[in-house]
Amino acid sequence: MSANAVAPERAAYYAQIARSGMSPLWESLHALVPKSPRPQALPAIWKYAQVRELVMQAGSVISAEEAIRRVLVLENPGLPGKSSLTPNLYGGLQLILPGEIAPSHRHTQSALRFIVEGKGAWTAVNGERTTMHPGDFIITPSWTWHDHGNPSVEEGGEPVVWLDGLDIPLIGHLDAGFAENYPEATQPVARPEGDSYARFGHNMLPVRHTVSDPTSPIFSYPYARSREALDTLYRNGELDDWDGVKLRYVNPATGGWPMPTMATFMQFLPAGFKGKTYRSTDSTVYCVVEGHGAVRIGEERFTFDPHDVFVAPSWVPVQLEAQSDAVLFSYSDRPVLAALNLLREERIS
Ligand code: 1HN
Repeated sequence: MSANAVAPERAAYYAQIARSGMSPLWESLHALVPKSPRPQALPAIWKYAQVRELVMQAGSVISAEEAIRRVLVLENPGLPGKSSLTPNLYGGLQLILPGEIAPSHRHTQSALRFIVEGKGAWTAVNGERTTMHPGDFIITPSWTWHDHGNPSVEEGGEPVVWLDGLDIPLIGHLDAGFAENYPEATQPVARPEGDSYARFGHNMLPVRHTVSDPTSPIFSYPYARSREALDTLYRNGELDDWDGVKLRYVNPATGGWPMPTMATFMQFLPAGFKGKTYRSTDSTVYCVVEGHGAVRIGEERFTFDPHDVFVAPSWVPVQLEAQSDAVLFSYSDRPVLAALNLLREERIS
């Protein structure tokens, strides 16, 4: 309610109670308890063809060492100044150049990396490194030491860009943020590359493995494997009218999500696909891996091309179309909504 719609005696009374740290619920009740979600976040898209050059320019503006993390934060235009894509989720494009190191640290915010462009850089998580390729999905769970690096040009290094997804705004609402730096730039390598994938990534678990936390014991989900699964299912005739062929990433030890606060998905839309409309109370960030198409999010319609990032806020109807065979990666706050019994979905038409 706007203050100027309020009669003078009431306004004087409101000013008086404000001095005692109170406000009239009857003026804000409707906004506090909406009939259905009224997201401040807006449907939005970042066209990679437009932002790529700016991401690359960051490489000459600041070093990874000085920046700690050289990232251009994607800010939802409906949430200005909040470093947020959605009320709970952050996203940013990170650049690491050949020969650079992003120093080791840890924090209670969980992070995911979705590799957009370039290959050969590595990230280390709790003593193990993994090499990045476009389309790989890598996790940095809460409170795990993590550092990134890229081989020198002589060693074949090339610029690598990835999309960072973190639960920063959620952890902010909860006032549960802790962070510390590792005493050295990189953490010691304790296990050879591929060790956790061998233990947990082949539909098997170490025989005496016990689950001690909800976080996935594999931290890299290679694109080649996800892409092949989607392709096989499509050839086998799997095609949902809303989702195309859509799989969720899984913690192989629990069947749950890879991390407790963020859900991740990959889906295939065949050329000519015209999806039905869907909405849900999780807010979703999409990153286009392959192909061209269009998405309708509420009143907005965006065409999408490889590496574009777009956002669908809570409860806004979403409809996907593919002009050529398309692959979309996405992440959302679904596990949080589901854990609190607040997840609602509607397959519309
Ligand atoms: C972070 O640790 C990374 O490790 C990226 O690459 C983005 C944004 C805010 C806070 C921590 C990373 C981040 C971040």
